[in-house]
Amino acid sequence: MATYLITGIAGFIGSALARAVLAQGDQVRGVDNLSTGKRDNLAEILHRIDFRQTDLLSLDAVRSACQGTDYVLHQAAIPSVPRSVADPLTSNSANLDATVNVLVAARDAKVKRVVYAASSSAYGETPTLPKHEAMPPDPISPYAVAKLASEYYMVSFYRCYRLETVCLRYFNIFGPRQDPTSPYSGVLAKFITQMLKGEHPTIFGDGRQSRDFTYVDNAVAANLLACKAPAADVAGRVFNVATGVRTDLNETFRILKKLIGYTGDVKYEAERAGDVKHSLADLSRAQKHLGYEPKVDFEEGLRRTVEWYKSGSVGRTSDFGSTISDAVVESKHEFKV
Ligand code: UD2
Repeated sequence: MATYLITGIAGFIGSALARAVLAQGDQVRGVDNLSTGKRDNLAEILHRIDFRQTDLLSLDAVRSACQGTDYVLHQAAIPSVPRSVADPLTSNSANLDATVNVLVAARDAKVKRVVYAASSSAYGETPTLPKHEAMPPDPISPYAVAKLASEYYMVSFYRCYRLETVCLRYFNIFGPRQDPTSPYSGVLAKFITQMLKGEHPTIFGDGRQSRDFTYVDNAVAANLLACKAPAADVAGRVFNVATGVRTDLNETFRILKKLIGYTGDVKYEAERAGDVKHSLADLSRAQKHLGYEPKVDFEEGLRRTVEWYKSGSVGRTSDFGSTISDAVVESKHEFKV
């Protein structure tokens, strides 16, 4: 039985990873400072994991968390491009300084492998589509810079210390438990919950910007594959994790309207600073070396996500992280089987 340390375990990706690792019969230790994550996201598994409410900026705490672990899945971050534009210092400490602490601690604890939640924002406005990993990055926002610098640290720790590291460039991951309540929340969590409440969502820009929106189960699968793939194929390397299909925001709004039965309109406001226009992944490297294939496509992912928020909003009005809906999602979870 292996032990996995998941940083950012109370986030929607971290908590999905925890469920998947438990489902494969391994042990989970998790750290989170609960700055953006929620304890509720772990409600029904809290008794099965070693959860530590702590901050990755404390090197001692990270060292202690790494002791005796085989794999580290480093998901902790303060996401959001506009939040980093508003507050680059906090973005830098949470997204870069914390990563260096994780690497130092993992190296010294002789962890087998560290898998890192990197970001598609590293590509920036490079005109080529789809984006492939050999393209020179061109980050725009402070968030993208911190995520890319963390990737470079991951690669450096493999080159200098032979700590096996794998970077997964996530392309706009979405799904159940994603926090919809912050002005900086991901667009799909915001749109779905706003439309379910009969409010009008806002599109920043003309709505023609496109994203390779990726359902969370695909990211979970990529992490588990990244732990097991031969080091010769993956260590010190970067891989796109996406679906390989892009959809613009106007079309996304139309799909959601149908799924939800929403009859209202969308508002348009000025484009956000730091925003990327188009994003689409080339998946060939991940397919070849990780054996990764996207299992859940965009529309199916949207259906599952809408269902989750619907049942969450029935269970609670103030908080979408309902344990009633957890049971519903668990029964559908691919990695339960
Ligand atoms: C970036 C990364 C993504 C992940 C994420 C973490 C890219 C292409 N993607 O996501 O991989 O790392 O950062 O935060 O860089 N929008 C609206 N209305 C809203 C909210 C957002 O129109 O109410 C627009 C926003 O201007 C953008 C798109 O929706 O054009 C997606 O925004 P997002 O914040 O969900 O994610 P994004 O693309 O910044």
